[in-house]
Amino acid sequence: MSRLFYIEPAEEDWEKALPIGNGRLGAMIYGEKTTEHYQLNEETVWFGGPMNRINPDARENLSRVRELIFAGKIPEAERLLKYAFTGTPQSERPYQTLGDMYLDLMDTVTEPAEYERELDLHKAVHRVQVTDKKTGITYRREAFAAAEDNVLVTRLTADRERSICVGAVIGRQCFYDRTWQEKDAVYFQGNLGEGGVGLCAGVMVVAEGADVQVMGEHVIVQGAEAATVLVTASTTFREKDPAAAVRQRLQKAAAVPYEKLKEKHVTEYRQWFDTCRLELACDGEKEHMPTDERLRQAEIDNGLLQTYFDFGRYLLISSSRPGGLPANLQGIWNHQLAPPWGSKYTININTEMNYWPAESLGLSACHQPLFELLKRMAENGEKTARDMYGCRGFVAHHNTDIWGDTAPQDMYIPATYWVMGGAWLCTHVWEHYEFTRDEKFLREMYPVLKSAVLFFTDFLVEHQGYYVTCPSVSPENTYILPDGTRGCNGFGASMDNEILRDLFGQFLKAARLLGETDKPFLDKVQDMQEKLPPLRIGSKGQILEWFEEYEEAEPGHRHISHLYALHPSSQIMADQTPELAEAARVTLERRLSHGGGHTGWSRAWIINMYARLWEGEKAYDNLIALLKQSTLSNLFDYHPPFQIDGNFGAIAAMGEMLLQSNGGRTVVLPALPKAWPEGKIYGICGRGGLRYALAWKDGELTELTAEAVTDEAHTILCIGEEKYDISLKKGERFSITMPI
Ligand code: FUC
Repeated sequence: MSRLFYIEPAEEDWEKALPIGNGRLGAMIYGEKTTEHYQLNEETVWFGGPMNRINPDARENLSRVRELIFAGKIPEAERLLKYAFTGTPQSERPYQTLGDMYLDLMDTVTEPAEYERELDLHKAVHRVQVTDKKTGITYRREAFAAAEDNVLVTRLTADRERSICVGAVIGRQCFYDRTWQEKDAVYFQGNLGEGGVGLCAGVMVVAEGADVQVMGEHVIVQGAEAATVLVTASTTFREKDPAAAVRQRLQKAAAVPYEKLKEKHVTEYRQWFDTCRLELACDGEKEHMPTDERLRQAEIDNGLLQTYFDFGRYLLISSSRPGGLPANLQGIWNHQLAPPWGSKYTININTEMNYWPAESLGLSACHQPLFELLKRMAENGEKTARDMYGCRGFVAHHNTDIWGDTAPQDMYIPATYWVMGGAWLCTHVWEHYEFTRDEKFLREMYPVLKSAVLFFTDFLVEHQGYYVTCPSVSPENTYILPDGTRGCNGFGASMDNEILRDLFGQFLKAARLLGETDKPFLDKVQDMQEKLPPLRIGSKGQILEWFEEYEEAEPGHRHISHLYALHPSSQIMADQTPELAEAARVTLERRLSHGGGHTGWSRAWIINMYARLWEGEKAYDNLIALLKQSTLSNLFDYHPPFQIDGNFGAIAAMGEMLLQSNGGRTVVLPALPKAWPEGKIYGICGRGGLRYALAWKDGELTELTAEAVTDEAHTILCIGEEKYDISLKKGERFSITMPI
């Protein structure tokens, strides 16, 4: 069994609580000994509503900004950007906690003795068990987030009859408007600011062997055989009448016996979880050691890495389901009203990283919420493109929210005036297509791709024979000009060119595939793609981060944006572009030797990059560093604070170490570290519409099966020096056992 396991409760420390979620509704369970606390979330609880934040002065100042930048007058350009391009208001609204549920256990446990809690990743069930020394009674609480019923379910039982006593209460600190009671339930209702969504949450208790009573804001049961506590919430973002929706959901779930609810939940969850499984040869004894202790051991054991992998997939399944919203900076788990960075969608790396494991690790459908959000962004972004830049098509800057806001966020010179957010997200459309070969999906998203491209055909300017972005930043880094001036904004930063090379290339492929008839437009895009500045190597042997070689103000900066070309893109490849790969290696080493990788997500990106360089040992060392330096005891990634991107980025990298399907070919075990001499992975997916199972021993592949998930599946499979050109129809398999 894969689980997170502890012998101490969270003791009111949120960073030690354990997450459950069904994509929409979530809780952090503290697992206390004498009482219980759940911090609750619902994914649409965002303060305020959509706003028009476009700075009305941007458009008329664009040409002046460009003049200043090309004249090297960076401080003046940045001052003008600050005044004329910053959003009005500067910030989007935050994602907020829904509230809390407390379970008063009425002093049934006063002298807690044996205690344990666990999060079972195979079933998505959280369990707490505590024995009271005085009475000798063992109490159990079992909880899960049911997806189909959209309720959080907690079951309380004991090993002595009529021992269950509980008083359940939910609330939202002082941020709600009213509560009301029914015979077995209590509800609260509130609003999220002027023009914002309305919300409602409710708790209902079902008891066996005792009556349920409501007193004030508590739902109470005394001396029952067992009790089931049900919680749900709704907002007007999705439902017209949240109170009616909450009531109906609770009543529906209450009518189903607990074991049935659980069985349905486990069956539904396993359809997701069981699609991919990693097994690393490991010492089974360690399974009995608490997770926090394992994390503190001098050597991280392979079993813990396997759990970390399972946990990452668990988190994606629990925070990003079709029909819902994408996973934000904290997935769905946020306990604050004003969380860091608004717990929003930061799209200059973080949101993209959240989705790196989706396709390769068998959770392609979890990617869908991102595309729904992208459609909303494309709609809003047309206005932003027109009103800020006088361009057609759509643009998005470095943040978005659930309404798909596209105006610049913050007044932060190194990040705010960056026009690549929509473009980067659009590359996910092509990635999804590459893995699934789902032409219907591609056709549906094609207008969004085209709109993103159209923006840049208007926005790019010619400079020294190239088409460049201007203004442009390399997120969120600063350079030093020869005269000592520091600047962030400029033109044609390398990452912009790299993203555009992908966007244009992918658009052209999609256009041909779908029969686009606008030939002049396609010719123009092709021409522009050819005239994007190429990747260049600088005087230190590094990949240049900006159009010109500047001194870097922070050589150990956490963003390594110019290596987008190495990962997630494939413009730099270990085997096909060795010189650039070497320069990428130099770039990474320089960053690391100056303290790079100090945030969780930055480290996770580095692991992916080393995997792509086929440096298994370095990828592994950085994975261990991530667990040792940037992982909380509940295995949440730590920026600080908790930020979920590192969890997702790291498990994607574990996949990349075992199989890489970029650049038209699939390489097996490209970056296998010595610490993983033996193992198996089932259900790892590759571009070209193939799903693989592979096993290795003594560091060598022993068995491989590739199965087509589509009729047009194709790849060139590289196993050591051997190459196999595989074309399969849906369901067909290619198998190989080594030695051949
Ligand atoms: C970007 C990063 C920060 C943080 C924030 C949410 O701005 O530079 O490190 O991850 O997003």
